[in-house]
Amino acid sequence: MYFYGARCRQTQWPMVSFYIWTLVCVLSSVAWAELPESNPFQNTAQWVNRIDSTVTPISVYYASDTVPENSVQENGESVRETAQRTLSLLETAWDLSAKMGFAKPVAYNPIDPNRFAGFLVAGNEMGVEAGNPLEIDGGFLIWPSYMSIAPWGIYAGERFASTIVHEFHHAVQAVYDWEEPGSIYEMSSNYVQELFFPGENADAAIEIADFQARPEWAPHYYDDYKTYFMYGSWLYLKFLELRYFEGKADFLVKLWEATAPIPGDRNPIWVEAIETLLPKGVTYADSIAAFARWRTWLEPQARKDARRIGKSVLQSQVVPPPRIHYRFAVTGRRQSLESAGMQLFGSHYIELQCKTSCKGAQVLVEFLNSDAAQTVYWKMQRINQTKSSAIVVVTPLPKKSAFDIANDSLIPYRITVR
Ligand SMILES: [Ca+2]
Ligand SMILES: [Zn+2]
Repeated sequence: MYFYGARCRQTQWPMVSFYIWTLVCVLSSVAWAELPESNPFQNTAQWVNRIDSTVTPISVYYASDTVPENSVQENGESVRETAQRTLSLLETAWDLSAKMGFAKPVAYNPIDPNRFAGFLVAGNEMGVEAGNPLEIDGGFLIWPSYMSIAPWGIYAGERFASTIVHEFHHAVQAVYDWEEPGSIYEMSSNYVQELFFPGENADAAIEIADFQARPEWAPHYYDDYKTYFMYGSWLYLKFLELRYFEGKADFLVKLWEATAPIPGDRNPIWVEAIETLLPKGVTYADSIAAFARWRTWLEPQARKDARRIGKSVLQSQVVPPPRIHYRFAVTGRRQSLESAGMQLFGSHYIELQCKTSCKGAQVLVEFLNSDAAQTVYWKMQRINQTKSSAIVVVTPLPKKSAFDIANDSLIPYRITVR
């Protein structure tokens, strides 16, 4: 969820066929060449207390028998009882993840190298740190990890199991690939969190709201934790599951397997991995266009899906639709405006309000930047909203499958309606 001592690394990806990826500083939350300066192994003597699981190779360490002063915990539990409860949640997360088909985390733990370590800390920040990577064939790396757990903070309490599952999935991700563009880490952890403990993530509503409020950003956009956008982007993975994978969540296992480095060869990026799993002929861009439509919740199947999502993760609240950027009252008279635009793969939602029906309404979108016109095309989709109103979804997509996933510049356009 939150990571302490986080920093970015510059990583250059090898060129891969059909894809040119410029990887910039994408993993502020996660990637470490070495451990952070302040890490639990600097002073291993402090971890005088420890509980080992008898069923999985996990140990929970704690330094003191005193519950921190700022604890939100009011259950009168001793620190040892809290550690025991934390351990059983980690065991649960381990089991759920393994049953789904995921690889086990690789432990980074100088105290006891074969046991995955969870350290109980005060405050609110929980996170997975992966360090001291092991080199595999082809110069790629496997990242052992450990977890910092704040069992007395705001991400514990009633949502503790949900948070542990989210964090544990980061440790699993590190085994497959810890150098992916950043957004996939939160997208995937939130998807798993909502899958295993739906309704227990107290931030679910704000995460989805932040995601739906910014459809002009690509669903894979890495906003560097400025908003909850990346957490809410799990909706895209939910869409993939429902639309292309028969509601079977283990497509996510195949996704992580397909994005892992191929020893002696190359390291595919997750977007490329998705394309290997999608039905024949369906590209990543196709899935984004279909997703842009789905997330309006205006069509019958999507409406049902949104109701089910609201019921399971939002205590039956309505799942919000994406923000509408412009509204036009269609009169037959020509109207136009210039827009700063959206990112590649992002969408603008434009509402047409018509007298009786929007059937005859014409919408034209033109580039204001001739460079973009070389590499990008406009995908326009129209969805009826009511008898006399429609939503036009405008999405710039790449003409070729080569694109830069880190490019967050906006593509300006002129829209004309009559
Ligand atoms: Ca990869
Ligand atoms: Zn996270």
